[in-house]
Amino acid sequence: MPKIILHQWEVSPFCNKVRKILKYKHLAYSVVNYNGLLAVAASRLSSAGKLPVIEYDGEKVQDSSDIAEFLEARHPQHPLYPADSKDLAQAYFWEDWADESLYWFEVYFRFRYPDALQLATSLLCKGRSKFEQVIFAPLARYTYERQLNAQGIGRIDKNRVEKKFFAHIGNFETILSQQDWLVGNHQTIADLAVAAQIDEILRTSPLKERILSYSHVKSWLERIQS
Ligand SMILES: N[C@@H](CCC(=O)N[C@@H](CS)C(=O)NCC(=O)O)C(=O)O
Repeated sequence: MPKIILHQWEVSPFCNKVRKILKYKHLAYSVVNYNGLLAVAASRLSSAGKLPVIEYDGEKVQDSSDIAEFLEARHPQHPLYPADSKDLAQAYFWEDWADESLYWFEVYFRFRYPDALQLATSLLCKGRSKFEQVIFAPLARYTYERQLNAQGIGRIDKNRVEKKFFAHIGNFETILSQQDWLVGNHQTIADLAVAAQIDEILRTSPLKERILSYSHVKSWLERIQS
């Protein structure tokens, strides 16, 4: 078995996605967490300065999508990608939509709602000193506020953002009432990428109960966990 180390923040949706991939492929791994001010060290691990990064027998790989392809090439059993070419194209679109669009709802719901923000910053500082928490919380809020505003979603009011998000959840409900998985006939990278974002919204957002009231979405999330 290879030695795999996942460099992560427990609450990052992209790190969650990689954990889901590793679990799906039955690959054992250890984690290194970068809570609190250790985040500075995380930024030196890769050229993009982001997490997740994995070390696979000493080789570093960054970016959850690249990590998925890297692991698939070495461990093709339990395939992440559908064999059918049209399904494959759709799986890539779903993954990209989850990573580049749904992600911003996750950031918005985590950093724009006071209760969620407090929970998120305490989770991001888990195991670190009180002093670090005091410094880290405003820094995190400032960083993500800037990103939300630059992306555009940060300039839209809460009601409108929630409406757009629940329109997506409604669309999932429709799809998942007719099929078990987002693409094709088995779990793929599409399910893992989308579920990782939704999982992280559920972890900190007061919208949790409302999301889980969509029964097909709820049972699909449970299927992925198992
Ligand atoms: N495309 C990357 C995105 C990773 C990403 O944005 N990670 C965030 C945490 S959720 C991060 O490292 N943010 C710190 C930063 O941007 O400096 C992937 O799929 O891995």
